Amino acid sequence: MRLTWSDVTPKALFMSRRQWMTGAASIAALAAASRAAQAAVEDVPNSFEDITRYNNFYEFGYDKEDPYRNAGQLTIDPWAVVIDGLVEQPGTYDLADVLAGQPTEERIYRLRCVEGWSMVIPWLGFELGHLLRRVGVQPAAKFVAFETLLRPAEMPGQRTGLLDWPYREGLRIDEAMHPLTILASGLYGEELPRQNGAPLRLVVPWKYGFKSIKSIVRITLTEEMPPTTWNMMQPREYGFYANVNPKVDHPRWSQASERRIGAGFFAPRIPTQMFNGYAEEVADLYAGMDLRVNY
Ligand SMILES: Nc1nc2c(c(=O)[nH]1)N[C@H]1C(S)=C(S)[C@@H](COP(=O)(O)O)O[C@H]1N2
Ligand SMILES: [Mo]
Repeated sequence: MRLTWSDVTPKALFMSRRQWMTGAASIAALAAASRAAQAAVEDVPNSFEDITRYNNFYEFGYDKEDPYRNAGQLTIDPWAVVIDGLVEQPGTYDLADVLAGQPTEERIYRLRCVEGWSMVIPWLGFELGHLLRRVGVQPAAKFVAFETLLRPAEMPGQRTGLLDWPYREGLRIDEAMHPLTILASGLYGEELPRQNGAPLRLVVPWKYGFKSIKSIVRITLTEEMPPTTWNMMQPREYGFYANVNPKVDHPRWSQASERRIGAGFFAPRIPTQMFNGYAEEVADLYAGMDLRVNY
């Protein structure tokens, strides 16, 4: 389900109230309506404060508030993105060239971290597929590899051995071309804050958050599956696919439910949905694959 501003909470709440007032609703209908209302409430976008002060961006430190505290010093202008490998027009593209001619839209997506928490974020971005088509995908390309900026002088986490820098991620070409996959350059109608991956980051809403690599400087189309940071670090815990799946637990914790950031200390955990609720759109990509093996 793709969320937009117009179809979050109010409609579902209105429906349930109307069903109350007709008096004709059965208990089951009421229960369904209240479940729908609750789901809608759960999918209300998180506050700007939650989205920008509770982050994973190890280049700026390990604690959730470290990126908020430390990312301010990052220089994001000028910014260039190398697009190379199996493309028709490889090159070093200025950020302005990457953004030029891309119709920017708001996409309100759930973000589910592999650690077991989630948020709802109103991104501004454009489909990665548009950009890839513009530079021309060669037929031999089967994967897309992404790299984050390597600049230890401005990224204190990179002066530690916390991860094998630069942060790297990858997608299969059909995942990269899927219309739900975006490059985001903003949120809440504003420029993307540095702690969220300015000036340009990937968002793949049906996968665990670590796939959504931040502050991208390189996009490479390849024939072979590229190495990815968390998979290299702990292959048994973090697969290449990393599709959100409540039935495949992390070796050290359950993935059946999640804690919605900002819901309050006493809020119950909410059930995690297959493909983070985007199964209707993306399940076909994995037809015939064993998602326990290809986790
Ligand atoms: N370069 C880089 N990208 C990254 C990370 C990181 O540490 N470095 N963390 C990932 C993880 S684990 C998550 S959950 C999301 C968090 O995105 P947000 O902070 O914008 O919510 O970013 C992902 N992208
Ligand atoms: Mo994450």
